[in-house]
Amino acid sequence: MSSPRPQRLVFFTGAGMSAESGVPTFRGKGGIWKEYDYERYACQPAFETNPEAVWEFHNYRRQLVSACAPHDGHRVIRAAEQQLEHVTVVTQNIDGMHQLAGSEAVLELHGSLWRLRCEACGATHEGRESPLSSLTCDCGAYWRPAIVWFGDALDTATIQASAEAIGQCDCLVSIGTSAVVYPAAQLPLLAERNGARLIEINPEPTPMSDAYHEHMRGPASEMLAQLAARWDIEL
Ligand code: BV8
Ligand code: ZN
Repeated sequence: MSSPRPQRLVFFTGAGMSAESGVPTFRGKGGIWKEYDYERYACQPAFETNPEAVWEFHNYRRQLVSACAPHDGHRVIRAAEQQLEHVTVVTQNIDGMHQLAGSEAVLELHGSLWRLRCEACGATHEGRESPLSSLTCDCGAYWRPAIVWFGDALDTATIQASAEAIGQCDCLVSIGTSAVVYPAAQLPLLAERNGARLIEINPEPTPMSDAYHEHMRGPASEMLAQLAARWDIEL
C-alpha cells in the first residue's frame, strides 16, 4: 500500500549502509577500529610521523573496498534520485559505494578513500588504483588520503550544503550509523527542527533513536526495499 512520497528527501548514511556490500563497519562486530588503532594508522600525527604505516593501512582499505560492490539498497537510493523531485545523499562513508551505484548528489562529510591531496604543493588526485602505485606526488611529498580523520576539521562547504539540504527536507532517512561521531551525528536534528519526518534504519537502537519518528530495525537493503514499495519507487 503506497503512501505520499516525500517532496524533499535526504538519505543520511553511515558504515552500516555498506555492511551488506562487505565493507567492514567501524564499531561493533568486525569493526575496523578493533583491528587497527586509528591513532597509529589514520590521523594527521600518524601521517606526519609514519606515512608508510598510514599508507600500509590505507592501501589495505583500498584493496578491501575495491573488491566490494553496491547492493540493492544503494540502487533504491539511486532510483529515488531518478524518480523523486529532490533527493540528497549525505554520507559519512568514504568508500564511494553510492557513486558506484550511480548516485550523483553525494555529500561526503568525511572525504573519500579514492581522493588524495599533497600538502606540500596542493596537487590533488582521484582514482581507484588498489594498491596505489606511487605513494608520492610528483613533487616528492607523500600523498595524503583526502579523508577527514579524527581531529581533522570537516570541509565547511560540505557541512553547509549538508545542513542546508537537511534543514529544508520534509523527510530524512538515516541508514546504518551509530550516531556517535560529531559533528555529523547532530546534523539529522536539523531536520527535526524543520518538522520533517525522521526514519532510522538500523538493526540496533542508537543514542539518537529518540529523535526519530519511525525505526526500521533491519538491514539497509531490506528496509530500503520496504520504503521503495511505500513510495512506489521502481528499481
Ligand atoms: C572534529 C573517516 C574538530 C576516517 C571518521 C568528545 C565528544 C564529542 C566529540 C569528540 C570528543 N572527542 C573528540 C571528538 C571529536 C570527534 C568525535 O566525534 N569523536 C567521537 C568518536 C567521540 N570528531 C572528530 O574528530 C571530527 N573532527 O571534531 O574536528 C576540529 C574543528 C576545527 C579544527 C580542527 C578540528 C572528525 C570526525 C570524522 C572522523 N572520521 N572516518 C576513516 O575512516 O579512517 S570516523 C568514522 O566514524 C567513519 O567516518 C564513520 O562514518 C563514522 C561514524 O561511524 P558510522 O558510520 O556510524 O559506523 P559505525 O561502525 O560506528 O556504526 C555502524 C552502524 O551500522 C551501527 O549502528 C550498526 O548497528 C549499523 N549496521 C550494521 N549493519 C547494518 C547496519 N545498519 C543497516 N544495515 C546493516 N546491514
Ligand atoms: Zn606535491
